[in-house]
Amino acid sequence: MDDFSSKVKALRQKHEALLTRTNIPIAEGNGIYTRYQHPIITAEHTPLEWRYDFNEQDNPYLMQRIMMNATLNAGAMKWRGKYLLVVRVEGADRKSFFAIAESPNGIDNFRFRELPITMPDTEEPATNIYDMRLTAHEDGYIYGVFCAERHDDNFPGDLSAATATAAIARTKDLETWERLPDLKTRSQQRNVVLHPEFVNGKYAFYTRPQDGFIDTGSGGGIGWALVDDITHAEVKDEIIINARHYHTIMEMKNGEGPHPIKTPKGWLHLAHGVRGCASGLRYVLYMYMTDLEDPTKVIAQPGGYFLVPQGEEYIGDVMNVVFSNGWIADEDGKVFIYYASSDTRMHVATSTIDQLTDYCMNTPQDGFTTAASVETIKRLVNKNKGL
Ligand code: M1P
Repeated sequence: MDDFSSKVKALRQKHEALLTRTNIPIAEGNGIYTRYQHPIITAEHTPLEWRYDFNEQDNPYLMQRIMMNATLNAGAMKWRGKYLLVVRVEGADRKSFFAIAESPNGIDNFRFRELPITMPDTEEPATNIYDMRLTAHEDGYIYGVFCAERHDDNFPGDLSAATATAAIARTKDLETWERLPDLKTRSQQRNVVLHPEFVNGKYAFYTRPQDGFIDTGSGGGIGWALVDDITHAEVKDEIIINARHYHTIMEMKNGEGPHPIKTPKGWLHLAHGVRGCASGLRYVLYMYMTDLEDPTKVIAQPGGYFLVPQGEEYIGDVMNVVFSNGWIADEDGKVFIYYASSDTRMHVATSTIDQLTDYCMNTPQDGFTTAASVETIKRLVNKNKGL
C-alpha cells in the first residue's frame, strides 16, 4: 500500500474508533443526574468527507481542506427509535450550520448524517444561524426555532454590530425544511422556544427579549407570548415568567433551554443563567417548574445552579460555559440531558423524571441573602438531628 493510501487508512480507523467508543457513566455524582466520561460529539466526530479531499493528485499532503472548530448547542428529539441531535457545527470560518447526528442509545455511537442540513433562507438572508430548539408540536409538524444573526446596518461603520432574531422552520421528515418568516417582535430575541401544545388555541413561545445583540439590558428574563398564526408569527404581548434577580446565577441574563417536559406534577424546565465575574461570564444550567394548566405560573424554583462545567468542560472557545437546548424524555421516565461545554463540544447527563421533579420540588429556593442561605442550612442540620 502506498504512503497516501496507508495515511488514509489510518485516518479512517482512528475516526471509526472515536465514533464507536463506549461512554462510561461516572459513578460518584450528586444523586440528581449521572455524568459520562467522554464528550458525545466533538469537531473530530464530523465526517472526514466534510474535511478532507481524498484525491491524491489534488491533495498529496492529505491536508484538511475545510476545518471544523466546534460542535455545540444541539436540539434533541427521539426519532424512529434513535436519539437525534440537530447539532450546531461551527467551521473554522466561524460560520455555524446545522447537522443531524444520531445514536442508538443516546450516550455514545453518535454518527452524523452524510450531509449538513440545507436550511432555506428568508427574503433577508442571515449571516449565521445557530442553537436550534426542536419541538414536535401537536399540530403535526416538527419545528426548529433558532437564532438568525445579521449585521445591523444601522451602524455601517461597526463591523461587530449585529441583530439576533428568532427564525422558524418546520419539517415532517427531518430531511426537508420549510422556512417560515422570522418571529416579529419589538426587541431582539435569542433563546426562543416553541411550547409543544396549543395554549388557548394559540401557539406559545418562550422568548428572551434583549435590547442589544449581547446585552439583554431591560429584557427582564424568560418571556412568554401567544401567537395566532405560526406562518406569520408576531409577538404582540409578552410577559416575563422567569425573571432575572440580583446576586443569583441569573443576574445578568437567562434563557429557556429546550421546550419543557410534561410531567404529572407540572412542566419541567431547563434553562441557562449568566452571572459576571472578574474572569468573564459564567454560564450555568438551572431548572424550574410551571403549572400544568397555566404554563406561565412558576410552581417550583430550586435555588442556585443545576449543572456547571467540570474538569475539561471549563476549557474551550468560550470558557466556563454550559449551555443546553436539547433533552429527551424516554417513555420509561429516563431523561437524556444534552449540554455543550465552553461552546466547544457536546456531552450527555442522564436522570429521570422522578429525580428531576424531586430536585425541583425539594431543593430550597434562593433566599437572596447570605442570612437566608445560612438559615436554610441550619434548618437542614436541625432536620438531620431530628429536631
Ligand atoms: O457563549 C455562550 C452562549 O452565548 C449566547 O447565549 P445568550 O444569548 O444567553 O448569551 C449564545 O450565543 C449561545 O450560543 C452561546 O453558547
